[in-house]
Amino acid sequence: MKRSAFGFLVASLFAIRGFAVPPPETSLNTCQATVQNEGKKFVQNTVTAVGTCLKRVAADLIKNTGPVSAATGKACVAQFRKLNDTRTPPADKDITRKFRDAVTKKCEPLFTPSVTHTINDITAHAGGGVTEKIKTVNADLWCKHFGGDGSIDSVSEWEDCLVASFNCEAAAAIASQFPRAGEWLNSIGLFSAMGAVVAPPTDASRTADAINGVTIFNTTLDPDFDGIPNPSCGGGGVACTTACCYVENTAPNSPEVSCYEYTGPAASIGTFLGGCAGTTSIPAVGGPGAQVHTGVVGPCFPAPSPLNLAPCLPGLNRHVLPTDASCP
Ligand SMILES: [Ca+2]
Ligand SMILES: [Ca+2]
Repeated sequence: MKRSAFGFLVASLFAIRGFAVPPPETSLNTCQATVQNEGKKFVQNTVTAVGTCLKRVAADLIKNTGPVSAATGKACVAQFRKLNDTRTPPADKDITRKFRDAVTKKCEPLFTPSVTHTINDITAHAGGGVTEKIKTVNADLWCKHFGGDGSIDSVSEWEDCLVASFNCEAAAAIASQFPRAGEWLNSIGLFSAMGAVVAPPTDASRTADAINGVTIFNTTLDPDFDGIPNPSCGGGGVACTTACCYVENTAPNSPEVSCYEYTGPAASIGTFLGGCAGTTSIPAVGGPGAQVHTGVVGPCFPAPSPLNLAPCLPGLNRHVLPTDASCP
């Protein structure tokens, strides 16, 4: 059993004081198990809350062919408050808050004397005291899909990624169960029925929180707000695009073409296209003519090149540059 000097020191101090502290291996495993247990609850509770509201909306509209009822408004306020509670903790007990609190308690190093592992035992970025780590480093790039900075360096950053991906998972389930979820969660009828629910004086933000909860959930369910659910689950979260640079010799007797394809984030694509643009030289061989570079957004295709109308084919004259390392 390998243990960091720091972890050993902490364990020794608590041992001296009479606390029974788990070894970092046990502590780390408790963190991993908590993420699983709490993650399962997060997704189930979110799908249940949203589904309970939508089931009532469906009954009002489909079965009774009427407007969204006052009773549905009331039920939807109760359900969506579970998704968004802006009160100050500990009053705030929404699904996200409960999840983050539970994970922080078992994963944040030294949060309690029982948490004896280090952040590097979780991330595996460097060092760490245990042989087998959780290794969030494997999710560093993937979590960029959910707004991450490409390097999970804290428990809080891992939680950010977990919360965003769980919300997307819940939205995907709702989108398949209720094909009209996007339309209903963005309808005047629902907002009016919910808005009519009077919040108690002891909890003044209740109705407003729930209505905002609808909009927040709908942002993941139907990001373009056209009423048709299209949860991307991170698929549209990283702006890496592909561009092509055609290099053509315009000499009449040697119309050569080659092309270079590159995939990267917006800034790198801008540099690539900037470096590609324009006429760069006048070749002497083959008579008069110019070497013209043309940059286009999108992959290089075997379709005709812009000037010589010649194909650019893989294995012949198409070159694919390595994809930028920051792209998932
Ligand atoms: Ca970071
Ligand atoms: Ca949509």
